[in-house]
Amino acid sequence: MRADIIRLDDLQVRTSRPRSLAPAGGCTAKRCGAAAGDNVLPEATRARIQDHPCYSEEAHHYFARMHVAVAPACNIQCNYCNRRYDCANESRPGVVSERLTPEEGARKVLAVASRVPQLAVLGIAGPGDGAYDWAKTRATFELVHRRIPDLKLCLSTNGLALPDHVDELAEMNVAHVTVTINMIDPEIGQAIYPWIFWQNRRRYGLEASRILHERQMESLERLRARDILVKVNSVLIPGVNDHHLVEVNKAVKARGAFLHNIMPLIAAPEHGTVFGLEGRRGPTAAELQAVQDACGGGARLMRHCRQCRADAVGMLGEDRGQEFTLDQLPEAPAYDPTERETYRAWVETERADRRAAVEAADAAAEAVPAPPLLVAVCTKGGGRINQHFGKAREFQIYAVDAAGVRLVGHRRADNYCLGGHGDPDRLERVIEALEGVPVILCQRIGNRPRNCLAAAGIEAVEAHAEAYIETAVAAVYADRARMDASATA
Ligand code: CLF
Ligand code: SF4
Repeated sequence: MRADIIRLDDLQVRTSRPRSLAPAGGCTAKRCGAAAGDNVLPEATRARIQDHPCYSEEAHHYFARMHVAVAPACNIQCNYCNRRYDCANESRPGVVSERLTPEEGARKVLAVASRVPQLAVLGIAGPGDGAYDWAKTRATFELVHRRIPDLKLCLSTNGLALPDHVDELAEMNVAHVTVTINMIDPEIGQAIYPWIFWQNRRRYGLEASRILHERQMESLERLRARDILVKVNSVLIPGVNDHHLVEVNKAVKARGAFLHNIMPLIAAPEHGTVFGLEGRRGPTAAELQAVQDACGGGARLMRHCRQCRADAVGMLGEDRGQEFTLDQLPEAPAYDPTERETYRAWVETERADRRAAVEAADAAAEAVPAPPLLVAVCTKGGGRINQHFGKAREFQIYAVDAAGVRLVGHRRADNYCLGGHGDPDRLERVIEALEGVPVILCQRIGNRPRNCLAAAGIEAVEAHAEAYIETAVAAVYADRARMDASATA
């Protein structure tokens, strides 16, 4: 199995409602943390996240983010990181970004904003640490803000240098910050961070870990004081912090974190990281799910992260970075906001319609007396079944039961279709990636892949092409229940 197939989902179809779906933070909505859960947020908070694809699951169906790799320097060493690659706190190891100056970064943003109307957020997520490499981060944000003031600015950092810049971030209107926090116990931190660079010298061992922890907690307090929305990323490292992340979840929630994103460690010897070389493995899907479930009562959990790279461009799950490399950028890109404005106006009407459809789908699922079901979906955005099976490079995985329809994760695979013909090896890998998922919904599928999927016990359904995902999933659930009932009658 490919190392980068993310299996956070779901392998277990449960017979009762997962604890992670229990109302978080005392709210009474049944889907807190998911698209419909956004509806129970205070209006001001909802307005701040509704077009941020990472902070709102609903927004990830409609809006894109882009990263510019302008911040190469880093002030700590994580044992899951190899400096040849991007910051692994928000990136898959093994891919390297094209490093840009702030001016080149701003040029790239203008070019992307002109061609990707879904663009809503500019993030700086490395390739080192954006708060440590602050001059470049700040210059990039300022250059972009001058030209596209409505673009949201977002920073991802390890937190060590962050307290020094929170006031500037607030003044620059940076409203979203991610801090990677893998421990709140410096003893545990020693196994993750061999050293940090702090106040002009390297610190090692417990001292390094303690300073990092204190600065991370200070970061959260300061961000809360300046009303900046905080997401915390945690890398789940089996045997190191797997039993500890529940405590991390509680601690970050107590300090005001809005969202907690627990990501699986990706480690392989070829990445050249300490963890990779010592053979430490990433968590299994069941282990990840167990930790997420155990955190059910803490900070809201993010389940749609794609661990994207430091130069990612596009909707989450797609990477259009190769269309916007430096050699392809115009010297002085013109920027016309019309397309982005038109797109936003369309989203406003569309998402009201979709919310009503999601509510109806939840109600329909509640009425079905059937065991839980996992369904894979081919989508290229808009929350609809609108992608050919052969073109899908990832499948969103939905669970449906009496508690409703909800996104539980995604699985990656290479697209089966290679322009006119299908690749049997790739199909095999798709089938492997869909293990445990008995249904896939797509816009179209050819006979050959349909039959191969069927032979592997996976039913491909085209009947709901262009429907909203939740509507289609609830309909399939009801159909299966009817078939089961008539088979046993
Ligand atoms: Fe980028 Fe991160 Fe901002 Fe999003 S990504 S800096 S919060 S704009 Fe998003 Fe990518 Fe996951 Fe990060 S899917 S890795 S959570
Ligand atoms: Fe690597 Fe990011 Fe950790 Fe720095 S903070 S060592 S770039 S993973």
